[in-house]
Parts: sequence; C-alpha cells; structure tokens
Amino acid sequence: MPDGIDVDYDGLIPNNVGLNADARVRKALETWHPGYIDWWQDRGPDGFQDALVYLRTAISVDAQGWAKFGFVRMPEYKWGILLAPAVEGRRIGFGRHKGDPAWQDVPGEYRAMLRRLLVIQGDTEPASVEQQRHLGATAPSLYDLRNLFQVNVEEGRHLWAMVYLLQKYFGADGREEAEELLRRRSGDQDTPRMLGAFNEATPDWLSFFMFTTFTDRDGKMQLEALAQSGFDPLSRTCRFMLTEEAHHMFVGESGVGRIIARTCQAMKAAGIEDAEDVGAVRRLGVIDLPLIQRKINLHFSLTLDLFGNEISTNAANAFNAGLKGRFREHTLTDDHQLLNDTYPVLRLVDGAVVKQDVPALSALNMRLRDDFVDDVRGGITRWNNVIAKSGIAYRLALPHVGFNRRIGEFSRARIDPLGNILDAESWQGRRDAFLPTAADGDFLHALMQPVRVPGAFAGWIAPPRIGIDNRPGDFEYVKIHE
Ligand code: BYC
Ligand code: FE
Ligand code: FE
Repeated sequence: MPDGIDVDYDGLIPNNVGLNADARVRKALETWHPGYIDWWQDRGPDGFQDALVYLRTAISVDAQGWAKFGFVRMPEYKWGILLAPAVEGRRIGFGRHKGDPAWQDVPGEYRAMLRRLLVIQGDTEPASVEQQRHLGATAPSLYDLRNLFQVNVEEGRHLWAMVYLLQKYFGADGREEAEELLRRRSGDQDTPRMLGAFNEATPDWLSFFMFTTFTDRDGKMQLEALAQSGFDPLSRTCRFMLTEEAHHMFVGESGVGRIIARTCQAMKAAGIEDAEDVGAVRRLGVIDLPLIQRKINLHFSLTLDLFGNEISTNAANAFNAGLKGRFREHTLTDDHQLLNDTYPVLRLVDGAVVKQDVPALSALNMRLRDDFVDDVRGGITRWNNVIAKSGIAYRLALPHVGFNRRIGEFSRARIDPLGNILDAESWQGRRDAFLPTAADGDFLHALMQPVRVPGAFAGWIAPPRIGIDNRPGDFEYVKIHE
C-alpha cells in the first residue's frame, strides 16, 4: 500500500498520520476533544443530538472506497485526521522555491503566514455549522435533514484537519489557536468569526442551499489553492478535504434545482405562465423564481467578498512563498513565478468599471475569484435548464461582480446586478428588487414547516432523483426517536 493509505480506525481519533506513535500530538488532540464536543453540543445542530443519522464516515483515503455509511449519533461521529497519500518525491510547484522538495516541516520564515492561513481556513468550518444550527427544525424531509447533518459533521472534521496541523506544527501557539477556534462565534458582537460571510445568518433552507452552492464553493477554490502548497502536510490535508467538499456543493445545487423544479411544476399545473406574478405563485405554496434570483444575488455577492481584495500583497506573498498556489496550479503551463506577467482586473476608476492590466502576482485573489465565477456558472445553467424544460420564460443569472460588495474595489460604490453604478438614493429605492426583503423572510419562515415522515417532502421542493447510498425513496435517513 502507498504511504498513508492505512487508516487506524480503532482509537478515539481515526487517523492515517500515525497518531499512536506521536504521543505529544495525540495528547494535544485528546485534550482539545472535550472542548470540541462541548462546542458541538452547544453551538452545533440544535436538537437531534440523540437521533440516529445515516452518515458517511471517512475511513480510508483510497479514492475507490473512502467512506462507509451507517447510523450514528452525531456526537459519536468519528472525526478523523486523514491526509491524502504522500506523493513520492513531491516538489514545490510555484513561487520563489519552485522545484525544491516540498517541505515536511514549517519553514521558519513563513511560520506566521502559514499559521494565519490555517487559522482563517479553520475558522470558516465551525462558523458554517453555527450558521446552520437552527435548520434541523424546518427540514423539508428526512433526506434533507440527513444531508444537512452530513455537511455539518464534515465541516466539523475540516476543523479537526486544521487543528491537527496547528497542534502538530505550531506547538503552544497552535494549541492556543485551536482553543480560539472553539471560542469565536458566528455573528457574535464581541468574538465574531474572521470572515464576513461567516457571520451572516442562514435563516432558511433556500439560504442553506445557496450557501452550499456558493460559499462551500469558495471552500473548494481556496482548498484547491492550498492543495498546491509547498507545505506538504497542508497539501495532503486539503486534497482529502476536497473529496468531501464535492458532496456539499451537490447538496446545494441539487437542493436549489429541486426547489425550482417544484415551483415550475406547480405553476404549470395551475396554468400560471408569468413568473413575476409572485402573489399567485406563493399562494400555491411554492417559492417564486424572482425570490430565488434575489437569494442568488445575496449569496453570490457575500461569497465574492471571501476572495479578499482584487489587488493583494498578502496573496502575492503567499504565492511567492510557495504556500498558496492558483486554482489547479499544476495544470497551468506558464513559469509558475509570474514575475513578468500581468492579469486583467476589474476596477472602479472615476466612477466607471474598467478593466486594467496589473502585475499578475498582485492579482491572485482576482484570478481565483474569476475561476470561481467560471465554476459556478455551470450550476446556473443547469438551474435554467430546469426552468426552460417546463416552458416558463424566466432566466436566472449571476449578478455583476461589483454588486453589493463590502470588500475590494467595488465596496466604494453602489452597483446594480447589471453592473450600472447607482447613486445612494436609487440604490435605496431599488434595493428590495435586488436582495431578499424582510417580507421574503417572513414568507419563507411561514412556508418551511418540517416534514419527518420517511419518503415525504415539503410541498415547496421536489424529491431527489436518487437516494443517498442508493437507498430507496422511503428510507428513514434520520431516526429521531431511538
Ligand atoms: N472578511 O490582501 P487582502 C470554506 C481582510 S471557505 C473579513 O485583501 P488576502 C468553507 C484580510 O484578512 C474558504 N476580512 O486579503 C465554506 C486582511 O486582513 P489583515 C476559507 C477580510 O489575505 C463553507 C485584509 O482584509 N479559506 O472553507 O489576500 C463552509 C486585507 O487582505 C475579508 C480561505 O479563505 C473578508 N471577506 O485574502 C465551510 C483560505 N477578505 O490580515 C467552510 C485562507 C479580506 O490585514 N485565506 N479580509 O488584518 C486566505 O487565503 C486569505 O486570507 C483570504 C483573504 C482569501 C481570505
Ligand atoms: Fe469545509
Ligand atoms: Fe463544505
């Protein structure tokens, strides 16, 4: 077997990093574990902690069969430390150290930079669990409830992944950061999570599916960039996290797709052709397409902020240092150092949105954001195909990248979803056409009543095409009273 494929599954912490032979790190993790469980009970899913949930657990890092499915109580989920197998002779693929052997230890000069990246990455994982903690109460089916919890336990595991790296490679500082990761709270006034989007509410299931479509996809992009890292343990960690991430985006994209399918089906059955006839559509007990567009506008713009400033010396430094590469750096064919290259960046100049070539090294956040936008477009197309197939004349679209931004170039302007710059007054006047309103929230809140009968689905969402792990349609994915 290649190095690192064997997983020790028997101890408290399943792992393929040889924890048994590493008393110091094992002790640090075992010391951290009770605080993590307290956090999970206190800030993780509200209720359902005693329910048996049909979850997949990572038990191997073999691409052919890395997970097993079974009924688990969430607090007893085996959160493991799993790294993708080591690649023999791996070398640093970009930046100043390109061609050197990948680091198995933290280079002293980059310690602070690396620690910051690990902490930011780690912070998002429990934040998302906190944001989603109330959703169990309104799940549209046991299937969806199970998917929510699957995402939650895996985000919990992603926190473990970063905590392992902090504790293994950063000693006392790392242990302190690991504690802080359990102390910050999404949305808290005094101790908020680090990045903007992770302090926003996820008030309803439409938001959950949008979050997993857009924001988990930022996770994918950032993990892909960190998977290129010259710090080999980080690269291997992120490569394995990416196998789990795919499911999170599936939950989101298929969730929104099922909502759209149900809406279109109900409109057709009632003979409603006009998607803008919101009152009539809502009376059918389904979610109108314009509201879905407003949620896209919100979650897309919040997620774009997560890429940081378009022009960033932090990003250039991390790249030069060989710590954070570009999206799929290893498939790119330039010199991987970018010393003489430029990259086009959208900027706000004299009140107009213009494209400017800037040094490529300074534009790495912008570039990753562009890759993100490309990646997410396919999902919008698939949603539009559902609408088109039903014969309803309505198209969903991504808003302009400058719309509703709080970080970067466009945070200084009011830009509408089409890219027009507005004055403050016209923005205020049209805001409710762009973004979800309080009335939208009330509508969704009233609409979303829990459905807990195996095989049944709330009236606002279509059933999935196939079950999880090929289970039949009436499978009891969550046994609530066991
Ligand atoms: N909110 O040079 P700049 C995931 C700060 S999602 C608040 O523009 P940089 C997941 C920035 O920290 C993936 N602050 O930015 C998804 C800096 O502050 P300091 C998470 C922000 O550093 C769903 C200052 O502005 N992983 O896994 O190049 C569910 C100027 O910084 C924000 C990562 O992000 C913001 N949005 O880029 C569960 C990877 N944006 O230090 C999980 C690690 C910027 O001057 N992080 N600032 O005080 C990074 O690579 C980078 O730190 C960022 C920002 C891309 C986040
Ligand atoms: Fe994650
Ligand atoms: Fe995720």
